[in-house]
Amino acid sequence: MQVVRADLDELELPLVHPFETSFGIERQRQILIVRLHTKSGEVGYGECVASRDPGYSSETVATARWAIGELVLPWLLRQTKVDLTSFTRAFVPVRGHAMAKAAIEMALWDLVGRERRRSLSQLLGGNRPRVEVGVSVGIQPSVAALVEAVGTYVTAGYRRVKLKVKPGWDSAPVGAVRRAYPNLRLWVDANQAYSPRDAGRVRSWAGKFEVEQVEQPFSERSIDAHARLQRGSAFRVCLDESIVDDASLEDAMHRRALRSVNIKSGRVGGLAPAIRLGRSAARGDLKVWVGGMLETGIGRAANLALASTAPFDWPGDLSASDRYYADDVITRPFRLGPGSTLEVPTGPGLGIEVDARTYRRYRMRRTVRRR
Ligand code: OSB
Ligand code: MG
Repeated sequence: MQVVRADLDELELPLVHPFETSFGIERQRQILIVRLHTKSGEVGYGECVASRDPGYSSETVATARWAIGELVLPWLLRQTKVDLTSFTRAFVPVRGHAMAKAAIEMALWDLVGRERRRSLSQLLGGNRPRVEVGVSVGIQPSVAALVEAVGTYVTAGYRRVKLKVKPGWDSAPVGAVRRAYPNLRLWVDANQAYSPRDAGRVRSWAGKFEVEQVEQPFSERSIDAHARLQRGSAFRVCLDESIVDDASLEDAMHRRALRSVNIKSGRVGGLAPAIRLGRSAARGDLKVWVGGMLETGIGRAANLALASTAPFDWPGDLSASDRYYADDVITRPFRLGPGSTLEVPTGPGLGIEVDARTYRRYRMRRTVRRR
């Protein structure tokens, strides 16, 4: 295919509820969306998961806009013929900027699917029409507010809840949720907020309240601290921020630092690397699941396609559209179905239709580049 035009749009979407983690609070998402137009008239969409601030990772909307606008698009618009292989080969030497690269990669997958009349799930070798999902619940103003928030999700049909935790917001809220919901599948995620010195306390409340999985309690660089926590714990230690490529996964598995892995295509530089990592992890007996970055329906469609492939058999952080946004930018928002599941799109490419009016209403900036 030949890309003749690329739009880099910046949307600002208000979240239904503020989302608070150990690294900060987000009230609205600033989202870069890339739209690649081919010579044959197809348009492919890619969502960049970078946030405005470097809290989850060092990438931001500004660094992604720079990497996409100054590195990737000039290259892309110069090619007479481009595909996923040539794109990957050209950008292997570019260090970092995983979220920027992943956004372009997503748009290319969307285009390949549209051209071949195949869904992204089919292209990736997916074999599940619906995938099991859970919900990630941010830090709340009070324990009572948290129990109430979890209650609304349980009532809506979510069977697995992940609580954001940090020092000072752990034992009491986790205990209260466990007492209110004795059978709920309960995970926690600290986004690196603990010191390895806190390991004993984390092990104690996670054990006592039957937490199934503890995600990224320590720094992304502290692989051994995670291994020490995993040793002798009934819960699974899950890594998110630490796992950015094949080498970091191999190393963490070798050191037995994890028994589960959260895979986000943005963090690892695309869907192709995400599948590759998912396969290696499953071969090493890890539980594998798709993480989320509060995506709009565009990125969510890609996440669902990823989750439909074999290695990803644990429930992802892939909630229904209305858990995030009152007006998603797609015409048919994702709804929670029976058994805490979402349907995997079947249309060509991402399989979604962008709602042009909503999209334009939330678009704050746009740049158009032509060949
Ligand atoms: O650590 O998994 C995380 C959201 C933003 C940044 C990091 C994380 C998250 C989530 C939300 O937990 C997952 C979702 O999109 O539902
Ligand atoms: Mg996480």
